[in-house]
Amino acid sequence: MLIRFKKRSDVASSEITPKTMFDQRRKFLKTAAVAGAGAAFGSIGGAAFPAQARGAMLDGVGKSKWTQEALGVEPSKYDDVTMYNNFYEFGTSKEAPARNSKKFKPLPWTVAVDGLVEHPGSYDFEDLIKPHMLEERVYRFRCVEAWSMVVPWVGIPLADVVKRLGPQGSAKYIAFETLHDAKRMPGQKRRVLHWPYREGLRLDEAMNPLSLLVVGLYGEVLPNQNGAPLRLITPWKYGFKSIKSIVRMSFTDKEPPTSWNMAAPGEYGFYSNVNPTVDHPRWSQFMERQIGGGFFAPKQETLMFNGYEEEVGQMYAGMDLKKNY
Ligand SMILES: Nc1nc2c(c(=O)[nH]1)N[C@H]1C(S)=C(S)[C@@H](COP(=O)(O)O)O[C@H]1N2
Ligand SMILES: [Mo]
Repeated sequence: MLIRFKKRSDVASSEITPKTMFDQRRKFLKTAAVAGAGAAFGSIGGAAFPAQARGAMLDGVGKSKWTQEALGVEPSKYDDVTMYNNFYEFGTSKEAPARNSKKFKPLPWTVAVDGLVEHPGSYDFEDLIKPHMLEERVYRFRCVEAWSMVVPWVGIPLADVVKRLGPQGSAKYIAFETLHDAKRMPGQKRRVLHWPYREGLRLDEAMNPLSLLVVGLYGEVLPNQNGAPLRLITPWKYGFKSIKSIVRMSFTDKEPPTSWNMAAPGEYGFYSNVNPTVDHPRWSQFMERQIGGGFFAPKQETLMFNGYEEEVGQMYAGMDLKKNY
């Protein structure tokens, strides 16, 4: 992961507040859905996901306690969230994923569930994610490259999915894998990482109420560049833990290998909890730069566990977080 702080070309549009954009976009998408394009979008309301997923609005998304008001911070701009991405399967620059994922067709999609679990199998995406349970959560997002965003995600608690799958008593971890198909994900032709992209969580981390299986953002179906149709978000961990385009969940009793740890074990550990007191070997983690704030905007101090210490701190009680980085 290279640190590249590029000047964003759309800084000039910053007079428009993110909130206004958010509302306008919502209004626009709702109107579009009603006025004709609606046939393709369908209604979520406990039924199915939109047939034409790209850009479609997710209906009936519930509120959660993780609102913009509760966080006290406005979401980042939609354009920043969807045009400044890390998704090496579609190229290694920040602009590449939006450009190179345009033709990617996420649906239909199945997720393999295997290992130490009561209900293994190949699950259709729409069966795994109960559409009527979708909720919006505005979370801080902190990349290990020392930049951050605030994103209104739409998803369902990972704990709910895990409970339905039924981990066996011996299961201690969940290993996740991204789709491995260089025809659909051209960035995989280059061996910049060990494909498939792999990530893992301890079972208690997966069960933590903050862990979210994400299928949308800004009220719409998850754009390809953000990990369509299904990605993980664990907001107290560095961004790379939030694996995109998940096709496998394996329940295991051993700490699973992860792509970034395999690539650079001294730099990226299994836990990767946001921690301003543990520097990356090549740079400090004390501060962060908010994407969209403009090139000269002051940096902000990074918060322990990205500000979610109250919710997650006790899971690491007694652990040496300098060793378990
Ligand atoms: N499969 C896959 N998942 C991935 C990545 C990736 O390259 N491939 N990049 C990670 C990193 S480093 C970050 S910061 C986030 C970026 O998510 P975003 O583009 O939605 O902001 O995705 C993570 N998930
Ligand atoms: Mo990242």
